[in-house]
Amino acid sequence: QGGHFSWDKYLKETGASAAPAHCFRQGATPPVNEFKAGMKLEAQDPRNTTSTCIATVVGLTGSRLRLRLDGSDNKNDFWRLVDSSEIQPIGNCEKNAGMLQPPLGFRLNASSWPMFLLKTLNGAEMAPARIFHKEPPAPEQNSFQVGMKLEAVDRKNPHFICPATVGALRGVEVLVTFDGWRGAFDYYCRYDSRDIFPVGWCSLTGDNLQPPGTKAALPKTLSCLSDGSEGTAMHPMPGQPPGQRGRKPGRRKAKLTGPWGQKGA
Ligand code: MLY
Repeated sequence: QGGHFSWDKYLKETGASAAPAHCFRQGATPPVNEFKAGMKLEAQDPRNTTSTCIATVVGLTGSRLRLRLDGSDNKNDFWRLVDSSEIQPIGNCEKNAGMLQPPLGFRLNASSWPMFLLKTLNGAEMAPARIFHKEPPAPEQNSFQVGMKLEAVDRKNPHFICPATVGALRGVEVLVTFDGWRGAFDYYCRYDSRDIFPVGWCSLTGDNLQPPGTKAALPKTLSCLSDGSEGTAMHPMPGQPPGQRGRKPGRRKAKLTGPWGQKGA
């Protein structure tokens, strides 16, 4: 639903413009997601990209799948678009004379992999080939410009898609900076990365676009966060003291303090 954040108002109030759709390696319309939780497929292991593994769909959001590699733990889930070239129907690897590999950090002894594979696939619901989509082609060149707005995956919290701005250009790379955050989440990616989307993407897919952060450099009044009704904001507003948002006080990492002072702080 996109919460209460409105790109329309935000763009007007920031005087910024959205990066045009032709800049992105994304479909003209987001691909339909016909996957179901529990379905299995083949996926490249994100931590060991030469390995093709078995993955299970553990969640769905918009055009993306939350995936977990079979034999791995639940701490390394990753997200892929349904038109990603990094996912394939089961059988694809073998068809190309490849071997399915255990994931990095396989829970069992490596020697038990063949039996594990047999068991994990036995009676499994395999995602049918027709629900996979072809990956869109990459635009010919990097046509982003500094200051353009976009929606981007927060790579440190990849379930989040957030309002972002192109902060710099470096050849085929763009610096993705997150609006309202101080820079800890920023990253460089190729212009044809699958982690960046045109403004309006989430509202088309039904993904929940995060509102901008409240930690840095935002205009003083942002009615786009609360549909105009000042004073009754449902979201933290700019001006709130830092460190109040998105983190429970008790879970804050202990700071190293001592007679040597705030070393490295
Ligand atoms: N719990 C995290 C969440 C940060 C998310 C930042 N993204 C949206 C750019 C924190 O407060 O550090």
